[in-house]
Amino acid sequence: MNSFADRFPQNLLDALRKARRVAVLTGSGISAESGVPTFRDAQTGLWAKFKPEDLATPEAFQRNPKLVWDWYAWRRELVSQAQPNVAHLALVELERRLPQFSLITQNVDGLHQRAGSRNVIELHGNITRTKCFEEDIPVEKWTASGETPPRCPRCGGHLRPDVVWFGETLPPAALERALAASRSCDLFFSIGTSTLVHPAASLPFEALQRGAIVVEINPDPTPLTARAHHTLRGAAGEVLPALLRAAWSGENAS
Ligand code: BV8
Repeated sequence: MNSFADRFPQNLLDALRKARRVAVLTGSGISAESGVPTFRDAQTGLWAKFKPEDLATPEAFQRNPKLVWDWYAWRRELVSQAQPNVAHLALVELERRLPQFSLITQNVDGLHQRAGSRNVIELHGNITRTKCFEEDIPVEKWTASGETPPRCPRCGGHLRPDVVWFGETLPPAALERALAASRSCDLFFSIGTSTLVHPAASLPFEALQRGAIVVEINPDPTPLTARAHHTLRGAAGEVLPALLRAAWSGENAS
């Protein structure tokens, strides 16, 4: 018997069934059950001595491009071994069921898209894409000269992962779409995020300010917890499938 099945407040289930415009913000917690470590999880192996936010900056890359490139190569390998989990799949079903649905992610692992989510807004880029550090434009093909990081075939500058580093601005179109979805939704889910990194962390508060019902799914409290209408304290892979079952289980009863 799934511990969550019968413990969802009726007004949350009603709000979900009646929702017209839903926005979801995800963080690395939703990929934890796929074996992708969260940002807060201690790094392992030779990366244990580094704090992620010390490696994920343009300054760190300029100081030691090989170190940062290798870190992302390690993470890309982890992500390539990972599979979307039932929480990712539950969001695919939610997108299918709801008239208007926006999935805003801070994750660079691409697992939402691999699960089948269509309308994904990537705020912080994607680790499987590469771009030129100098020209800041995507690069798909380059000759592997054995040098790490490899060189841009156009300008000879270093190649880097197509992710947003700390101190760098987010892709304007993605941020605009995320703000618009957060400000126009009637139901907002914040799933698997510590709600500490800005401007992503401001999105649930944008939704609150516009009168949306805000639901947090996280085993631990965050700066959003005190303001959320509903806090579902558990793992996304347990809570999300149970919530969908509770909301729409009667459907097949007839
Ligand atoms: C910018 C890509 C203009 C790279 C990332 C305002 C106030 C304070 C600071 C700032 C501010 N505005 C700007 C800043 C500076 C900075 C910032 O926010 N710093 C923080 C640390 C205070 N922001 C920026 O630099 C942004 N750029 O603002 O540009 C500017 C520039 C300079 C100055 C002013 C303005 C760029 C931010 C993006 C950086 N890039 N990622 C990469 O991945 O390598 S951020 C990266 O870290 C992730 O993408 C994500 O956003 C963040 C980690 O957060 P989470 O995903 O939430 O993960 P975390 O590990 O923290 O938490 C996991 C959660 O899951 C936990 O709560 C846990 O309980 C939960 N969990 C665990 N298991 C489960 C679970 N939940 C559910 N189910 C489970 N099974």
